[in-house]
Amino acid sequence: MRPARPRSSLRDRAARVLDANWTGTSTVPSRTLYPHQWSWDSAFIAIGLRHVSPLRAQGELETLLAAQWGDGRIPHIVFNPAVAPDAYFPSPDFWRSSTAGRAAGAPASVQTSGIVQPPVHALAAWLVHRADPGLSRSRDFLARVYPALAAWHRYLLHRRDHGGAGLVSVIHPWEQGMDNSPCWDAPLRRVSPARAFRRADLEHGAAQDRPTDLDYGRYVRLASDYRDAEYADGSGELAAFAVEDPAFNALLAASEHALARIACELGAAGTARHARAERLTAALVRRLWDPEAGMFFCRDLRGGVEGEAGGGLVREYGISGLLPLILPTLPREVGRALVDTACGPHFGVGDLVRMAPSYDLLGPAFDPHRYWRGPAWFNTNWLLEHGLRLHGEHARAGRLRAAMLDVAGASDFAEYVDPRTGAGRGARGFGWTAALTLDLLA
Ligand code: 9WN
Repeated sequence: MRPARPRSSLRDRAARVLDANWTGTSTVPSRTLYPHQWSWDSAFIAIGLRHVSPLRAQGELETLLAAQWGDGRIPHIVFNPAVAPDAYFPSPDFWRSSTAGRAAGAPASVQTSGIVQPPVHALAAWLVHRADPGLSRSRDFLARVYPALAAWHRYLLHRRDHGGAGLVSVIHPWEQGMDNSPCWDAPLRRVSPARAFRRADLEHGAAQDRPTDLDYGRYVRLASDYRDAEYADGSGELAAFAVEDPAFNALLAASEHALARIACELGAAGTARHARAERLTAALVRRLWDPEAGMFFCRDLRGGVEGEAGGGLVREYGISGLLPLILPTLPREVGRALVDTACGPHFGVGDLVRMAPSYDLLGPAFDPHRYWRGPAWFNTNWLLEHGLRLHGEHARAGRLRAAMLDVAGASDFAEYVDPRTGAGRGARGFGWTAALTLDLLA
């Protein structure tokens, strides 16, 4: 009898996923569903990749930053010219970045989308540097990425503060990254859906797990209107969809803290950046915190009471509203209340679920299988795990970590999972699931 071969470790399996998704210059989220480079995926991927190859992790971020626009925006997709144009919709000929984006400074050498995704990049750059400071210094990694990251944050803070209250607004659900979250249902209802388009996602993903055709019609309308306006921001008129989101802004504040550390490492002062992160944290609490609910909500700038400035809060419990927990200077009582909400009946962490759902277990729109309307995702759970630790909840964070590792391995690094059972849904061999597994194991 031949001796049994030892089973590969979870670490080896996760590293193999990242190898399989590596294109030579960056990592795709999934070979089938998402065959290009995505912005916040790359940041999370770099955070995990640094444990396997700090050099590749640096390259991942450098490739993304090479596609930055002149106005500072980092596009949400950088297209791989070697991939067939119809492999993903919307394709480069929909976005037409090098022509429609010319005035905003889109690069001529590479095709990209024209919208953005959450700013996880400075945080990723700092963590990647810390993994191998010697290598990083020998390649001037931080000195090279710092100006690009500073321009990125400047773009968001100066060109995207549509509410004028010190927070960034997203102008498309894809920008926030939780595409069909029920938090967007009300603001999206005002958008008249486009009709003529061909979805490529349904060739690889189950229709009942993906956004609906009606959602897609609205995504396409918002993106094509923005493109037709040459990706101009702040024309004076409020965008059809303009929402201040807790996770997007919390990630920006966390990334400002990281930029401050990068500045210090480069011999400059980080004080102004830390102060900006504090201001963002304060604005988050002022604009989006509901003390009675113990929750951060999205603010729909076009919603609220007719004729009143400032919009209205969308009182849907999305996972985004828990993620300000990653902020070190959140007021103590806010942090305590958020932990209670995370562990209470809406999200059930440590009790009703294996991993935190993307949306309220008690919400009428909760669906454990449909994308961001209930399933648990690894990036948001990784952030939550950090947030719990930061607020002294080590035992709870430890249990969540153990569940994530178990579910990641058993689901073959699924894109998302049923939050109650941990059963895998969507793509397998998903980039950030493998990467964040590596980070949790380190
Ligand atoms: C649109 C790549 C991306 C993630 C998003 C996720 C999904 C795209 C899509 O995939 O969005 O950007 O086609 O559905 O919602 O968070 O970055 O993994």
